[in-house]
Amino acid sequence: MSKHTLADELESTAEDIAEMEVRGAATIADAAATALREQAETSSAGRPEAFRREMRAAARRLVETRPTAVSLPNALRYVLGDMEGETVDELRESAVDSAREFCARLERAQDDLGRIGANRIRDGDAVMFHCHSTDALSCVDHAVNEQDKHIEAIVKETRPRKQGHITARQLRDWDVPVTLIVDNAAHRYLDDADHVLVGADSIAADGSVINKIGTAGLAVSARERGVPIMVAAQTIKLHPDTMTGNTVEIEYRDEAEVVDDGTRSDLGDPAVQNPAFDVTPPRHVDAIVTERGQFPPESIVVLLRELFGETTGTPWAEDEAER
Ligand code: RI2
Repeated sequence: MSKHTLADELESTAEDIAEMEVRGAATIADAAATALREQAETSSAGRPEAFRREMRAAARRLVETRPTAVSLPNALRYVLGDMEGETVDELRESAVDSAREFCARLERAQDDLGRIGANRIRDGDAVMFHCHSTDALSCVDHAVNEQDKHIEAIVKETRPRKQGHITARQLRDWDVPVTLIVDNAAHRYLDDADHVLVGADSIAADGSVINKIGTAGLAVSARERGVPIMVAAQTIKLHPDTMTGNTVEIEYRDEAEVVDDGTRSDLGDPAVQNPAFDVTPPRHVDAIVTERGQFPPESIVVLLRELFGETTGTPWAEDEAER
């Protein structure tokens, strides 16, 4: 059990992220910053150091939920890194302000990115989607609802959780005609597509894109077919630790997402693997669209350095007294 009192809201946000009730890299970042704000608002810590320790413990609880989307630790860094004050009230106010500012910036970034990404889409284009990404859909929102372009969508089902269904529903709400296909049909339907548009959970310093499992294979097929692949990712998805040689941890989820227990037993209980993400190398990506403009993947490191500097810390790490 934690030595620290964590707010009920924070505990339930952590569980929702782990269970994917709250999912999608940007949505997770927003939920994490909001949970830290709630922790700060409800904390009963009497002394500044106790408050700081509690906030660090709260951030550790959140960061352990899912390992791949860097938007989560980046959100925690933003809120904790900026926290300052001599008294508990000052610290609380500072954390609450930072969390609110972070969430507002996130929303603005997605909107700005969408406006830029929409410029790449022409009237009459067909776009293939993988999984569900709010950053990718922001580009469609601007293309369709602001620039008045007509587009058609080919939506991959995206096993194992069929998150393509969320994309299909959103597109239909915007009156975009949708063709839903199984993942295995992607190569065939690339003949009909003018773009592949996906999001990202993390982007490494070399321009590799870490996104929902199946993105890497789709990108290879798209390259072979000559269909440009565009990644919509606000800068909160840039992974600062990859500047210093660290790799991005790929999350493996419950095997029951792939096959239910009864079927698995019928099959003779085979080994099952369920990686949630894969890595698409920069040579298979045409453009990474951020709120700061679009970048060829190989030059994303310049933006990464500008925004995060050479190194980043883990402001949620335990101090000596906590161990
Ligand atoms: P936005 C999702 O991961 C998908 O891989 C999606 O492409 C990415 O997050 C980015 O989503 P998961 O949480 O931030 O569904 O663009 O495993 O919404």
